[in-house]
Amino acid sequence: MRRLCMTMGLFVLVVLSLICGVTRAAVIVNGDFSTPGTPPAGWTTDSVVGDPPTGNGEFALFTVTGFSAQQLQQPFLLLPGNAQTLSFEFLLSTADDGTTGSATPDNFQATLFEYDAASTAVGNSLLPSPDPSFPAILFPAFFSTDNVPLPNPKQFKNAAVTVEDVLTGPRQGWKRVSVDVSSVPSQDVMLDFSLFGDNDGLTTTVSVDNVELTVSNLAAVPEPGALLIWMGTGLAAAGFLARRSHFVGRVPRRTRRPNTIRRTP
Ligand SMILES: [Ca+2]
Ligand SMILES: [Ca+2]
Repeated sequence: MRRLCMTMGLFVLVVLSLICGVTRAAVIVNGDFSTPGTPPAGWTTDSVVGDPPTGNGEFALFTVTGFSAQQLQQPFLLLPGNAQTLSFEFLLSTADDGTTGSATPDNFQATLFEYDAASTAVGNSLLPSPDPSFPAILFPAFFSTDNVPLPNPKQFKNAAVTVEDVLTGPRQGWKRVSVDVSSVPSQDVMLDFSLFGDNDGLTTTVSVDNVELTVSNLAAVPEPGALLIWMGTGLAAAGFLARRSHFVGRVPRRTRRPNTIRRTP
């Protein structure tokens, strides 16, 4: 079913692009989380990483108390030769959990990984990490800690990421994150949202909504043959390389060591 939806989405994208030049690509399934579920329909959770967030029909709600993690991910295809922006909206909030822990602050992160549709293996991060001293292949392009130090979450992002505050309306307090992914070559990718929690005395919740891929100035409309090739690739269900949950970024299981965990700065 997902394969059919993504195929139809790609076709609609190409047609709409011919008509108007700019469109929000339908390659991301249920990006508005209008279809509920745990995890929300169209999204998956790697049980090695954590538990699925809840989709209430409006947004995805992540919650972590103590040492725990929640995660959503979805594979899709980046198209060739276009200006493309990946965006989403989120609201992070924390509350005292009644303990006095001093562990690593909870952190929410968004990462775009390489993805092999045939083997369903997830590879390295495709975008630079916010800090040059972090290994780019392991760390997310964007992440936000909880409200330590109070009152505001601390955010980290690379140069391709912009963050806008929603200042008015019912979504006041939310943030809209946009990432220019034009520099990433056309390929299958895996979008990953993860919230990692630790015993820092706070319970953290993150709402996520309106995950979109916006495509403008479609430079090259594929030949029918090429379109069929696209349809035949990158449409598989999600699969994952195992990774441990409790630090910023991901480390393939084969390289993991207990005392090489990097902490949130
Ligand atoms: Ca929504
Ligand atoms: Ca916590």
